[in-house]
Amino acid sequence: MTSKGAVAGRPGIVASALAVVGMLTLVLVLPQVGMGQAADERVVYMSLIEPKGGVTVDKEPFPGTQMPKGGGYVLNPPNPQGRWEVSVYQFSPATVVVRQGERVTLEMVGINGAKHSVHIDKYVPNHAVVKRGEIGRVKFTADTPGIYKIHCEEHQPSMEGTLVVLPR
Ligand SMILES: [Cu+2]
Repeated sequence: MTSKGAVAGRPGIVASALAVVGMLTLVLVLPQVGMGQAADERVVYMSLIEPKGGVTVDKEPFPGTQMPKGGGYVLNPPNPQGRWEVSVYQFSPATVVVRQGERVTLEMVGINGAKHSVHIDKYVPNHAVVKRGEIGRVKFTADTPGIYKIHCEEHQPSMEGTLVVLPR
């Protein structure tokens, strides 16, 4: 009874305290909303993959195409059973679009290939290494609009992508 009476007897104090909390909330939150930065987080999920095709020579002859060097294209000649295979290393997706000012996280999962050393012009100069079965996270703030090349050291020329930073 006593404490209930005490609270009921001080509605003015409670209302004042609520008002102060409300004002503090506005003071703390409004500038961030106004700047448009606080909510500008973007996470992009990329898989490091290797689409593959194969067939036996009794169905399709081995083409023997001269592939560019660099590790991105793989053409394996027929094995003892006569099966040959072709594959290409890629980023999926290969094009990443963000807005200027966003804090970007690229989350890359290694699916195929033992290791990828991934660079992004301007934003990730000191490559990120992603191994098969691991997740590599790269974080940066996209402060300058433009089109930037994403590439993997081990799998050229095919393992390339594009980062597009749209002007705000
Ligand atoms: Cu690679």
